[in-house]
Amino acid sequence: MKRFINLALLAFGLGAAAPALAADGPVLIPRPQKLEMKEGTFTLNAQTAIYIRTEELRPVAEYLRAALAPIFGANAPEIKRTPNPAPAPAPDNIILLSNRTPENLAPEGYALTISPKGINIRARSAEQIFYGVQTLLQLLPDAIESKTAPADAKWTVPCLNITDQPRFSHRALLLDCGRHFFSVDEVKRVIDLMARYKMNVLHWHLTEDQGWRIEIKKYPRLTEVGSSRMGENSKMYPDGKSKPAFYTQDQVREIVAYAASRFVKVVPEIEMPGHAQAALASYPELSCTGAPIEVSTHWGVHKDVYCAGNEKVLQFQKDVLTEVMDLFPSKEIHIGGDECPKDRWQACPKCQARIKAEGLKDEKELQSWFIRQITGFLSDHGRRAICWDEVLEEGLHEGIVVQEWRGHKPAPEGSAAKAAAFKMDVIVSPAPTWYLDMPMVKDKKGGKYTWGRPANLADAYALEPIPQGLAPELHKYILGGEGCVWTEHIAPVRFDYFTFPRVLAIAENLWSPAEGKAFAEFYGRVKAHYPRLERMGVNYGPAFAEDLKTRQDPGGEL
Ligand code: TNX
Repeated sequence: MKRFINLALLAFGLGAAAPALAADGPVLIPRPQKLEMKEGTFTLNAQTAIYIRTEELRPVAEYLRAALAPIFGANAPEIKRTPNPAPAPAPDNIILLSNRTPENLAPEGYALTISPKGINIRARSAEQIFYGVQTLLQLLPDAIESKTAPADAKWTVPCLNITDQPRFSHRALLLDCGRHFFSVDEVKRVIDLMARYKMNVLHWHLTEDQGWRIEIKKYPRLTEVGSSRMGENSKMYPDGKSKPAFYTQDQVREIVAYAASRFVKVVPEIEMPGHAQAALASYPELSCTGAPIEVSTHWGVHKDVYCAGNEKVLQFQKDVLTEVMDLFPSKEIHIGGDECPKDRWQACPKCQARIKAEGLKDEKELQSWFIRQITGFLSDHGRRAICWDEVLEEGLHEGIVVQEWRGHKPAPEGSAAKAAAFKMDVIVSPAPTWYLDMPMVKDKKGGKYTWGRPANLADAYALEPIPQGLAPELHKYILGGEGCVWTEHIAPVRFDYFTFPRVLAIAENLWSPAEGKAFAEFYGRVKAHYPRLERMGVNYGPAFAEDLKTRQDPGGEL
């Protein structure tokens, strides 16, 4: 077990209500709500079996068995049903997964008990048991994360009681597959990593100016034309080839099912009315000018957007979303709504005619009208739109979930605070602190990062999702938050380097109680966790400038 200096007492001294993890305690990320260490240990051995109380828990037991493969091989431990009624005393040397819970356990909580005789994980739902399993895996020696564990490893876990529950329900990572494509296996790996830290939503950004990545049967040119571009305009990848890169509908289903088996919901993002150049390259008639255009090969905010005066565009969006709803069971569908310049609409007779016909004041109101057509369509189909925080400026409220990205100001100015005041549900993912594409440090040895504003591990950790000064009765509108992996500068090879360790701070902020939060204590755990990340094959980046000496950017010079 890794040791670390615990500064929980310091947090106590400053008046925090609850301690962080006990001194010399296990290295758990995110920090559980309550942990009580006990005397003794339990050692997993060849006879250890997994018992499940109901069939519903079998998939979780299978996941656990697969995770324990470095110890036992592929087909052990055995999975058994507990007899009903359960025998007393309960059998020894088992890992019990049970959905019969202690009375006082919170509805969203799990209880993990380890005694010298065995391991007990109890919760009401398979999902919460799954989180108990993740905690158990972190209690095992780091070698559990290796492909083949050393023969002499001892699979000992400390005796303890943990009761734990998430602070927020939306604990997400955004993955931008528009700018850089991630293969099916790479996406699955991202999902696996998220699950390790109890994150439960993959916000899958699938359409961009630079690439349309999801097969839509009714509009084949979206992927025939829109999924490739003439070279990747990333200085790191000057040899980027123009080859199609997209997910077939079967692959999408495969990823959605894979994520579901890890209790990760996939929320797709289909961007409109801006960030649409790849779609316009595929179907130029959807733009204001109708002129041929190429899939974009440079980054930034683009002027060519969907025409808001053209009936065909609305039909197109509804057709696309119909196929999307068929693929994604998620109630929420993200429709973007950010960064839509109005230049083309100002010069477009159709857009101007629409403004007149609908009695709208200007192009801004035209955007709200457009978004309203789509959010209405989604709600008619039992879904809910998520939009970037620009929707607030457009005066749109009804039923939309707002995703805050332009900073995280205190109440009443910040967009999260404003949205909550409108009784809108909110997801917080402010730039630059939770934008994982931002450089960790300003200066890079031998050069400078050429984009963004830096945010280090302490910045990511310091962000408190509930905006400062928000009235307590509005806190419930903050559903949670997201770390955003935008990929203009992040090819898959750099994913780990930019995402870790900062995503650990985000995961912890979204899961762990606010009480007892102390950076020094957290950083101690992160450092103690690094060897485990290495076992997992995660090429984490620097937390601070001093780490640049040891953590090399696999992207090379920018
Ligand atoms: C802004 S966040 C964007 C993205 C970029 C990102 C780069 C948002 C709604 N729009 O399109 O990728 O900045 O950090």
